Amino acid sequence: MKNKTLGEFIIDNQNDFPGSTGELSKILSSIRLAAKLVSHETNKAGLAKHILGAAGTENIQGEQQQKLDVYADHQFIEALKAREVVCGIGSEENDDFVSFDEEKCKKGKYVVLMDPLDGSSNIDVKVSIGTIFSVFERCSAIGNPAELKDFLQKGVKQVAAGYVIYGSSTMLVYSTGNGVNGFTFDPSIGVFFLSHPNMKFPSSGSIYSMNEGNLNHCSAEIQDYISFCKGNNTATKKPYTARYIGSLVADFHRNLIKGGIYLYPSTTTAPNGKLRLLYECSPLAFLAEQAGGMAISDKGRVLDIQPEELHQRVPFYIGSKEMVKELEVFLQGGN
Ligand code: P6P
Repeated sequence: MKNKTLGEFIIDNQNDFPGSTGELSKILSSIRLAAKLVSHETNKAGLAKHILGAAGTENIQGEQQQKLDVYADHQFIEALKAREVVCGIGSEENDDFVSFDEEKCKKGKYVVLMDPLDGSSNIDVKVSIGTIFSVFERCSAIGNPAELKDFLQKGVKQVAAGYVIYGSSTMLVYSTGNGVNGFTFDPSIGVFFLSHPNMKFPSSGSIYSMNEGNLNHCSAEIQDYISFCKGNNTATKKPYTARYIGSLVADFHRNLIKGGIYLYPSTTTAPNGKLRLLYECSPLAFLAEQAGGMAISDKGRVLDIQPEELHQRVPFYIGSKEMVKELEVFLQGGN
């Protein structure tokens, strides 16, 4: 039996969202289009010199922008602008939020936050990379330009979130608050097909993902937890397995399917950790909870954090609920 396409799935489920007027569907369709374009360029990056390597510019994080970063940022912004239902974008690649000031866009009910190409330092070495996106209803007056407060909303208020992983195949995984579904792209006909319906985090697992090169600069609680992961764990009768790709979307996706936990703690040199709340942690936390998993920071649930600035960083722990709860005991000094 032919699997449902993403387009069919969006239409079939668009009335699940209270007050749905089809605008959220337009956002998801525009993300689908941009994902196809980025997937195409990513998969030929090794051949097309114009798309490889550094763009010679830096983003606000002081990170070298890759040509594909800039390309992906442009494609998602243009696709979202064209649907005239989004009034503005917040992106890792842009210092400030981008307000769409075309009259029809100002009437848009939604704003989108995104990391257009997360893990892009891995492009040149053929490691999976990804796009992460988060959708909110605006809280400023419809008809006016987007305002910063539209973007600084708690993650619990997201109306949709998801990611695209450009790996051995391209997948789009998203939720509008009614569970998580994954769609695999068939490039031969340019269609995403429902391949992973109703995705659920295994309640536990034995994979931990962390850059242990930072361990000596982490808190004693984190160092104790990593020692626990390496020790003889009576329940599993063996130490946990370390898997760290260095591409958040890839590490998250693997843990969502196999079970596991991803950690990016604060360190003495990065007291708020590395990952950005609004377009990395919050959307993945929304997905994790929709899939029965859990996502916390040093001060509790990620989705309850009140953002204070667009590119705010937070310590981030996400994955199988039992594993995150196990870590939480260490963070609270209770081990
Ligand atoms: P580190 C990529 O830059 C990223 O934002 C995530 O995709 C990834 O998990 C993390 O940073 C890798 O950071 O410090 O381990 O290289």
